[in-house]
Amino acid sequence: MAASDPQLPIILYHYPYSPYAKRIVWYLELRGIPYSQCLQPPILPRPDLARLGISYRRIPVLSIGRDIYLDTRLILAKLSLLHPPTPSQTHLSPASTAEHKAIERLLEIHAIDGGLFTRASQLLPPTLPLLRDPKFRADRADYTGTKPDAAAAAALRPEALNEVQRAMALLETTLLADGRDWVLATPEPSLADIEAVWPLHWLVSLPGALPAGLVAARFPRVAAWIARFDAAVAEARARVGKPRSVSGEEAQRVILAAGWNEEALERGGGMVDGEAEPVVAFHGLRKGAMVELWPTDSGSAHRDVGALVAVDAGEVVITTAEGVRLHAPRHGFRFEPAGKSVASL
Ligand SMILES: N[C@@H](CCC(=O)N[C@@H](CS)C(=O)NCC(=O)O)C(=O)O
Repeated sequence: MAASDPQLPIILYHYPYSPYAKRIVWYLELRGIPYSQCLQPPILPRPDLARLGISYRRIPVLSIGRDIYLDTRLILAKLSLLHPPTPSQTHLSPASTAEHKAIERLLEIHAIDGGLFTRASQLLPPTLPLLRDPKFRADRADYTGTKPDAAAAAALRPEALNEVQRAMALLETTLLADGRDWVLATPEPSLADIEAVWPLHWLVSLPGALPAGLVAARFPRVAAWIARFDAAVAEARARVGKPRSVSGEEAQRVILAAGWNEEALERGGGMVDGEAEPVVAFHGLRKGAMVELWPTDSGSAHRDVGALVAVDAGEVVITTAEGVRLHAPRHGFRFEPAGKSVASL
């Protein structure tokens, strides 16, 4: 499933303090890829996404033309397929060797599936204004399916702090130990730096999340690297300028008027291979079948329904009733015939 035209409009739906969204913002800035943003509230409802027929509730979401991508892991993979900008535009070094590509992927797994982000989120100071907002608390209770419990949260903090320090120690004593600027010793930051830095950058920039002075005193190379990364991103931002903010209405208009990023799917190129794809075979699905699609790790109550366009080992694609395509990674998502779970209740 190759991506195509670099001229297609790119719109990022996000809120600026989402650490997941930062993964994408930094990537766009460092590569000098022009984009617009459609700013979202930190809690539901999000009518800007609903008007595209999207129930998925997590942030960020990225559109490239009329194709809409869920989950930062798929978004980064798709952005990497956009035509490379000229060397003077990009300030993101490519991962050139197999080892570099493996380290990049393992850092992603460490932060997301390995639980570092979850541990980092357990260190958020309970005094943060957002965490004290009853509306935010109710929204996140609905999102996680658990009731906020201040005593349980306080008891988790010491363990979370230990885990975060282990992650910093790993970088301090391995990749950054020889004094290099970037984790893969590249001339400029690479995607591996983004994969390694985002949960740590989040905590370091939130006063009260970590004991004062801890990072500089115990992990000086990590502290310097985070500051260096910040400076590199600030420089890149100064070069590309701020993204244009568009309203939900404008974003919808732009997306529906745009061409497909993945033109080959339009020409019938998407495969829904009943023989070779285990889930498709299990459910006896065919191209065009109505399916439900949802993330299995968080926000699972928000399911999208659409006609199945394509499935392969890495990605599943559906078309919503509003006429946009939704792309989700296979990892961390599930799809099955629409209405099945309702019928079997
Ligand atoms: N695996 C997802 C996780 C995204 C995620 O958890 N984002 C948070 C914001 S940082 C979120 O959506 N929280 C609930 C919400 O904003 O509705 C990804 O990589 O995009």
